[in-house]
Amino acid sequence: MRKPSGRLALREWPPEGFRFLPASLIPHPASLFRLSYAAVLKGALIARDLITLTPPIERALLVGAPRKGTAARHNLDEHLEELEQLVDTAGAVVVGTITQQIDRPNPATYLGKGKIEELGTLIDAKDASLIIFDDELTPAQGKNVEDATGKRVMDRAELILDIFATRARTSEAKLQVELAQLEYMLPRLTRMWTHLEKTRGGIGMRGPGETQLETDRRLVSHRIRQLKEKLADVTRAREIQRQGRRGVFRASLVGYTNAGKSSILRGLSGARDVFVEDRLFATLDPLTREVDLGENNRVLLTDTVGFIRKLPHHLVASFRATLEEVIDADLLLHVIDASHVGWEEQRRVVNTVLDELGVHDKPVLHAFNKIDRIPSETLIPLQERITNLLPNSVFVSAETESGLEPLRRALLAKTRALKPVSEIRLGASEGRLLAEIHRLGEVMEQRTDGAELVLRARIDEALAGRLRRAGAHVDDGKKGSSPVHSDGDGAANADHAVDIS
Ligand SMILES: Nc1nc2c(ncn2[C@@H]2O[C@H](COP(=O)(O)OP(=O)(O)OP(=O)(O)O)[C@@H](O)[C@H]2O)c(=O)[nH]1
Ligand SMILES: [Mg+2]
Repeated sequence: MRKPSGRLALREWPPEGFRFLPASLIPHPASLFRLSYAAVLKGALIARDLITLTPPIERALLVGAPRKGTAARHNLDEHLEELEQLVDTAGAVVVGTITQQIDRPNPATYLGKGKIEELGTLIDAKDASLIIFDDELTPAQGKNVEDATGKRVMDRAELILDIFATRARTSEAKLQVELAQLEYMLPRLTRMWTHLEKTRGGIGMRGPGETQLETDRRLVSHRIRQLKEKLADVTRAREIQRQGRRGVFRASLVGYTNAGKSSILRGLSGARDVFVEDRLFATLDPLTREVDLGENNRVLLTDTVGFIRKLPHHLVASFRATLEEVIDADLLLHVIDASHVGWEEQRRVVNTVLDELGVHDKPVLHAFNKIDRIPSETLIPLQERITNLLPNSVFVSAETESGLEPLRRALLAKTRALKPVSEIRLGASEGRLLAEIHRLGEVMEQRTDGAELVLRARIDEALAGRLRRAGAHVDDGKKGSSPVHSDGDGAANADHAVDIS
């Protein structure tokens, strides 16, 4: 079984000596020295300062309750382990787990009465402050479990939204997350108001409480409309940006969170500023870097947010502008963590999200990553099985020397497939065009024919279009290709081996 990732294995929490201090707040020894020095100067007690400044860490109880007869019940341990990783990423600590296979969710409390009582006992025993369900709760179920246990209840969707909210950096990501959170919150406003009603007393509060609830609904709906308008502007701006990039070969990394997408971008481009972390949702904002594939072939490679099982649909909907831009590439590079026991399910999840985004006819190259973690006696049969299933796959490691070479070669083949060998004729005085062909194309032969220069070179559609418009004669062997005016990337798909699964 895969060990929980993160800075600290959850079960090891709290570490000795830092009982209620999250790892991110543990000071570096050097800064401790500076702090103690300052503290001595002020005559203050440093330990007291640190403890009083630290917010309490949530102690979470996990609830996994798949339906009998569903596939999820077989993967219960793995799903809960993933939920633990999400909890860790959100900065809380898991203090216990409760599981049950259910025929169907109880409409009032999701779990049955007996299990809710068991949950109450466990909360007391573990001093838990938060309950997290792996499955989606209706607003009523969430409220009822909160009433029954007296503790805050979240479902997986809310937890993921929370992580996105803390990790969003750009204004666009913040807008998108806020929209998703408000959409999630709207049907749950009653539950939030009930809390206030309880603390302020019932009779006498009900009228104003309801009015306030209505006011809040209106305010939230108004903000949702505003955010949607702002995001529509973002979509338009992205569309313009996208047009500017037409003609350059673009590939996008997609895949399950933590599969190694950012590591691959870093490895291929050599860009050290790409953020890699053994946590879920390390990347939220798309990042594009140029990758030099050699022989005058380049690809603009974009990294983006990873997908996960039960990704809240509000989130997918509000991240649409970003994701559409990302997947509007010539090629999708689907990165799969081959060393993960659940890679097949993860691959299905990614395909489902891509379906949701309307991706049906994109060429996909599957990159099975982290093969350095698989012993060779397992790797060989796995490679055979995968190659039968998806012949268009490469097996890579972002961690080993030359581990990404098969992917680099596959990308080179893809870019070259987009650049047919063409015969180009231009006037001998066209020095600028000649330089452009040498800069962007792969020149195989060059000769003069009277007053003309004749070249045989691999060039892409965009360059071919520009040359034709400048008066050159370009023959790429396609019927009627000579006097064409298109410089779009529409031809990209035609030459690809389409491998959608
Ligand atoms: N052993 C091994 N570890 C890898 C490999 N590729 C990535 N990792 C590790 O896997 C973890 C996740 O890598 P990332 O590149 O951040 O994964 P990601 O797909 O970008 O993840 P998100 O941005 O969270 O969706 C990091 O700890 C990497 O060091 C690999 O080929 N082999
Ligand atoms: Mg990443």
